[in-house]
Amino acid sequence: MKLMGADFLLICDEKFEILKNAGILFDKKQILEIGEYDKLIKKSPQNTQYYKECVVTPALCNLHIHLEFSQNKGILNFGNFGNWLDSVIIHRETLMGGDLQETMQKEIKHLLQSGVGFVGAISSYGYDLEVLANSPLRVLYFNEVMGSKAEMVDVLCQNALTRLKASKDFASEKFLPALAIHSPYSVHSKLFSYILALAKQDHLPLSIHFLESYEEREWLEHKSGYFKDFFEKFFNVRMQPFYSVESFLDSLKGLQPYLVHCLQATKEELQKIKNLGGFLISCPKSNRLLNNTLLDLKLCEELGINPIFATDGKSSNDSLSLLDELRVALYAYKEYDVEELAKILLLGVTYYAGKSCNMKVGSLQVGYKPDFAVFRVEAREQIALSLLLQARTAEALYIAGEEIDLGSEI
Ligand code: MCF
Ligand code: FE
Repeated sequence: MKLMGADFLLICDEKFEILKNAGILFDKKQILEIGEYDKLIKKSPQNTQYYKECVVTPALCNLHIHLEFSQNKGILNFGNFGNWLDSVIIHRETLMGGDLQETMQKEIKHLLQSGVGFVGAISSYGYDLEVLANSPLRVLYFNEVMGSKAEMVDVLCQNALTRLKASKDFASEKFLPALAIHSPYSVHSKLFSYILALAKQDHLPLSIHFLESYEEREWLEHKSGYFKDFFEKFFNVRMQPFYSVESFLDSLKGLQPYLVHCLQATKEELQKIKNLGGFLISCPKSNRLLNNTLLDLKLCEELGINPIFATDGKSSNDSLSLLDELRVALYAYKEYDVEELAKILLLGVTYYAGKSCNMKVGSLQVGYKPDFAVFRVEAREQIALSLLLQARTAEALYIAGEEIDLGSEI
């Protein structure tokens, strides 16, 4: 049993409760008690640590990253979705070459140093499997499928199954295998049905990039625009969209998927996602860099949708730090009061991210996992805002009740 305390605990519940001079009593499995530090210290006089001038939050949850794209720095084209996707196809091999394993190791270190304890990793190739499974992070490991050629469907289904099995070999309390469908424009309808059946059968979390770009919407709705030439240009095939927006969403009934981006979703479509019990993941910096658009937060609020915030990969970001991500969002959504927005953003990387996967993470409550991030912050009021403005790296990070060695260099 251990006790940790700090000047402020951000509980990260729906009310955004904040406790002052408070402590958390915990073991390796769960949080046992939360309350006044001075009272709790009587229950655990040894094994205590008080973080002065610090704020404790649940370890942050970054539920949409692409670790395999960590080598991108100045290789991919930003500013226009079509130009970006062209550049991904052209430079894929370069991006996956070099010392990818070492780069991913470093990136995991940066994630931990920035206070992230839980990731949703979209794996395009499986190169990130061992490095993630052997890391201290909690991981939802999304084996991603992609492919639109009819003659390839059987091979792709087999491939997906093989990769899922390989990830199941690493399954543990901290590492959960899952599935991802890249997007409606890139997955054949038979492959889609196969993956949906697999996800249902094994009760696996499912993640999908959905309605990210104007180009995707134009293709699904009008069968025209960028994607009309895309398949001929790169894959030498004439294609038609496999789904309408509506039929794609209807197929997801009973699955509660993570739908990532949704920049081009209408109010009715967002309502549909909510009715499905689905979760919306928003990646503001990626959305600015690839699509010059931000999710309409006010519309989400109106519909009672609580977005989860994530960074996406270095393929469309300069950093996987959620603190960087939330800071940018804080400056971008100028229609919100800054402290109110800071709270919404923080809950999107703690409480609502944790709630989506039923893993008892993302909140400082009795019975929740003992995963904490400690940040040095000077503040008396506006604690959420001060945290986002001041914190660059975590002072300490605990995952499964163990303090993680964050090293020194960044
Ligand atoms: O989320 C961003 C933008 N939208 C789609 N895909 C990706 C993103 N970052 C990386 N990707 C990957 C995706 O997983 O890029 C490839 C896939 O492997 C694009 S399709 C050739
Ligand atoms: Fe992504």
